[in-house]
Amino acid sequence: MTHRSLRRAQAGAERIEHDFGESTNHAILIAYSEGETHHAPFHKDKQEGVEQTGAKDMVRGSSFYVLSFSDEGDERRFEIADLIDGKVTDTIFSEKMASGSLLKVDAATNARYWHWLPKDPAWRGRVRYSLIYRTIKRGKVRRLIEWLRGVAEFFRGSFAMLVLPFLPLWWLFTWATAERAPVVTAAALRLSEADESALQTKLTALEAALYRVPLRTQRRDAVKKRNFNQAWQYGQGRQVNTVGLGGFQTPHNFRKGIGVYMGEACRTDAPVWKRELWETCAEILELIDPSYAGSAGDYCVNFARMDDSLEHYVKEHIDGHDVAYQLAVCLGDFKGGELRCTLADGTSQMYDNTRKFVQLDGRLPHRVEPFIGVRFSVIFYKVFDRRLAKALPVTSCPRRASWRAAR
Ligand SMILES: [Mn+2]
Repeated sequence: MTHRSLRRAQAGAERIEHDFGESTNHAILIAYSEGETHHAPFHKDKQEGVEQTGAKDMVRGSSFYVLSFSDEGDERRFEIADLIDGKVTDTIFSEKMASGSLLKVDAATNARYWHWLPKDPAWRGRVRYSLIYRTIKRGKVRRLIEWLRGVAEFFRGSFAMLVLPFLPLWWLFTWATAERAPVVTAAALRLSEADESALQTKLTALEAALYRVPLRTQRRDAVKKRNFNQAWQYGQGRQVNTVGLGGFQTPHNFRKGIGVYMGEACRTDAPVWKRELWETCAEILELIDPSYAGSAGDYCVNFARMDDSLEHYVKEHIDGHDVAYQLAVCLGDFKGGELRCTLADGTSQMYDNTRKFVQLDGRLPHRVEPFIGVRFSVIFYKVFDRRLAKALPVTSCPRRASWRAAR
């Protein structure tokens, strides 16, 4: 094709778009210069939705257009007909196409009828061109590019285009000014002045004992390190496990298949540091919530240390085996590391529980905020209590529970 004929083909596509409102994406030029051998037999163009064999490269529902032109302005006939068993039963279109004429054949016509360029014995030495425009199917990548172009076209010069570049700034602004949950600094559990002073003394002793813990083991989740990664973790008290497992012979009073450790919470032959931790905690519990321990001492204490702000974390989790609320305190020398707890009403609350106890419900999601320094965590929790016939209702309100439910 010469540059000029290429421009002519382009002009044809523009004319189709202007006259018929359909944009085509493909054009093929066919030349007929001899009337007997150069013709087109009855056929339908291969189109999706048109009954035919073979590949169907035309887009379903699209039309094709025949732009006719010839050397000396001669006209050649084009026909559309109904055909049964290869025989014409009804000719619905038969015209000598003038040079420069444009014929539209829509998808319904292509599907229902057959078209052809009949033989013309008188046609010799002249050239008749059919420039046929179609919409053919594109590959996925091509269609995606076209879709993106369409979107870009839609936005070009529009109001949205003026606003779009500022969206990241807007997000940044809303993020920076968003209302954060305030850190609750008041202790959830209020004590008298005398008890508070006694508590602080005991917390200082507990803190010193925690610094001396010679452990290196971590608490890990079922999926390794999913929720917990700590310098060390250690627990003692009225713990539970699969019933029958060494030390867990006593069946839980309402949890099937669970056994309770009924031995001494802290054996007399345990290392000094373990006894020190346990006894200090028992004294602390006596101060802050004596009914939590009860006479049987059905509770556990969990101790943990985090000291690497990049490596250590407690991600959001629930302590699903709990049968009551927890009491949590933090010791050490650190910044951040607040407790973020989901409350019973679905909102979340951030607690600074440094050197003061917060009551939370471990059966609601909770986690530790990023921290820097050395952070010890001491948590009282319960997975068994002989005074309870069933778990206490989930509650995040700092109020006293009723322990005399049943036996
Ligand atoms: Mn927890």
